[in-house]
Amino acid sequence: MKRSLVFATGNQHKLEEVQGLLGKDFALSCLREVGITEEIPETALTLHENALQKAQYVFEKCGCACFADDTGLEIEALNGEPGVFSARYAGSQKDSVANMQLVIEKLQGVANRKAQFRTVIAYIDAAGNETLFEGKVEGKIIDTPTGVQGFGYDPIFVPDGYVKTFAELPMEVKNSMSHRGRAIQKLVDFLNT
Ligand code: ITT
Repeated sequence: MKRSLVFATGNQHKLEEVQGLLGKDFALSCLREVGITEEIPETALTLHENALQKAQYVFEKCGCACFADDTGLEIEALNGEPGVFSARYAGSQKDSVANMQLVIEKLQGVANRKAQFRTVIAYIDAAGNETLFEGKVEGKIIDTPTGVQGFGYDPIFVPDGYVKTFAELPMEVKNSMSHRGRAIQKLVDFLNT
């Protein structure tokens, strides 16, 4: 029998990625399917706290097994920015193009291009027990957004070992090594033991 899980995200791209990652043993529901249409508050100052805040919000409303992820792009030369502020780095409108532009501007003339994506997943089981999982991928930031796959900062992030950005790689390739892919794999391993 398939296991039911609610994924607490308002981001359609994430939902598609995670659906691809979880495989057919899991029946994933989105927020709309459990009657949550409002934006879930994300007011904490760490990825861990934000992921928990989102999962707890859903658990309180639906009382079922659920999880949320919070992800940040952490750039070494910018002391870990945009980090927990990745979605709204250039303003409250959550505009990926403006966010990438701001990163490119801040890195003008900076030789150190090292960055990582880090994802924290907060899982709450049907009894209310909370567990956290983390995944990350290292890479570098380029100056010219390239590629149309993925979302967010993908067009300016080249993972280590590759010459293409996440936005040029097929979703399966991104998923096989990405921050979210690695964190979801830990969640799946946990659920299967
Ligand atoms: P939810 O909170 O509803 O899940 P969100 O878009 O606000 O959706 P996050 O707070 O986790 O998601 O992510 C912050 C931002 O980081 C997100 O808006 C993207 O700009 C960026 N981001 C997250 N995952 C990414 C990925 O896999 N590739 C590129 N950028 C990503």
